[in-house]
Amino acid sequence: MRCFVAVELPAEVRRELGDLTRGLCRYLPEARWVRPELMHLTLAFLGEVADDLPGRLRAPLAATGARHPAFNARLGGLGAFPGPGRARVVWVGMEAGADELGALQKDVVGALVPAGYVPERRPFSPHLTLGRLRTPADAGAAVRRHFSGRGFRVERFVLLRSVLRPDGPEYTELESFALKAPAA
Ligand code: 2AM
Repeated sequence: MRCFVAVELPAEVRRELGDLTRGLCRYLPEARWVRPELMHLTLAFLGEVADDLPGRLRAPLAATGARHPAFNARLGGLGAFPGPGRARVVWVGMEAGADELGALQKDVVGALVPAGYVPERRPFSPHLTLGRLRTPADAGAAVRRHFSGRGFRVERFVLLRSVLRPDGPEYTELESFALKAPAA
């Protein structure tokens, strides 16, 4: 099965991102925008894995979650990979919580490596993919738009299964891992 580890977003945040992508449509009419209900912050993409892997990851990922306190986050600032002039991916970055997410991502990768995960060589760049372009396009005008989202709390991360269907991916939660509750 095809799996990845991600942080999910509250419904209100996904709703405002839906409003955002509707506004970006006119700048990039050829982009395929991610449906708001599927939007997430990817921590690690595992790709195709054996059916027993999720079970084997349960304990190490639970231990990872227990080491990281829950934190406040806010999405904001638009950008494009590999760059605005020849965009393939249009994303929103993090105005708050990027350091905490980066620390969590590093530890998640550390938990996945003993199970055979090969880490990406490029540094982790906290972002949420809003849209994708089959043919690179100039996203300069789109990413110059101002966006600052509402704050939310990250209290857990999830292991998701992705099934690719003709009308887009379908994600199913396999496991959920709580972050450490703040000291009372
Ligand atoms: P992205 O948000 O940076 O595009 C599920 O497919 C998630 O895994 C996507 O959101 C995507 O992150 C991430 N991902 C990372 N590498 C991938 C790959 N090689 N193929 C598909 N998805 C990948």
